[in-house]
Amino acid sequence: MTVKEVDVVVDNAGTKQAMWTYNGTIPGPLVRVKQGDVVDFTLLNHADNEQSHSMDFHAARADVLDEFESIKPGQTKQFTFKAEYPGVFIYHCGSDSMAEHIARGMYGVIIVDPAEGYSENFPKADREYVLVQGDLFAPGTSADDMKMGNGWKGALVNGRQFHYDPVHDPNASQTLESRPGERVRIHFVNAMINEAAAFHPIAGIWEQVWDNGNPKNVAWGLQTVEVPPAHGLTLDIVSPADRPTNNALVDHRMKHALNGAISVLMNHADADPKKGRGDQQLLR
Ligand SMILES: [Cu+2]
Repeated sequence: MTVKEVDVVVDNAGTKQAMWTYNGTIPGPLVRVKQGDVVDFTLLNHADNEQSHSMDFHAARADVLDEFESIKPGQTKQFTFKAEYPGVFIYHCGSDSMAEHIARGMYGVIIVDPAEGYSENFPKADREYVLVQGDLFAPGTSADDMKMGNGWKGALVNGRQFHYDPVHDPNASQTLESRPGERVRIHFVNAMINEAAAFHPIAGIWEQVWDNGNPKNVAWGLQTVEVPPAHGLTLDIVSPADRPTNNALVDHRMKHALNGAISVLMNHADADPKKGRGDQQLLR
């Protein structure tokens, strides 16, 4: 991956803000490997950047002073790790001030699929979506203010406020989609720097929830799940099969929901067959 300090669109109206990114997008690229795989990773801190940056994969066991060290603009850092634990993990920049580097967009998701594959307690889903929730601070907010929550402006879902919510934002052009009765799997990661997310599917119930996305950590029939900063969960929702319905996947903390953390899931017969599959699991 290449670290790029660039202006990035942060809402559906096209507003740009100076952010720090992996590969120019927030979140960075989705990484998906299988348990047991060896990940060979190289970070390039682009020479045009001003800051030092780093990479911290939560799916790795490593040395924080070695693999995760900060590198200066123009430098590269290569390391390998074995993905030993299945689940959904955040990756993020750990350079000082970590609060600012994460809040400016330096995070993403690595999914480690379980070596044993699907089972009764971890069935195959019809569609899978990745949702990453992050912070948006007012332009020019200092690292110290970010750390303390001052200048907080809203919540980003996959890099934009109300990214998939045309109800609350007429500029939103996308929703999540499925057909009635399908099993929809959400891989949810909380990249907010200080606050947990209270993730709830309005007009639905989480059919099954796997803490950290690990098939061994299964819970059934939950309404709202707390997701601490820098943690991930995998959650399935199954809509009624006999009629079209809609869900709003929200962070039930109203401060987060009403400032951007609402995503609409439409369950209807003519759902786009490509959505939630292949390269459309993290909708840009
Ligand atoms: Cu950084």
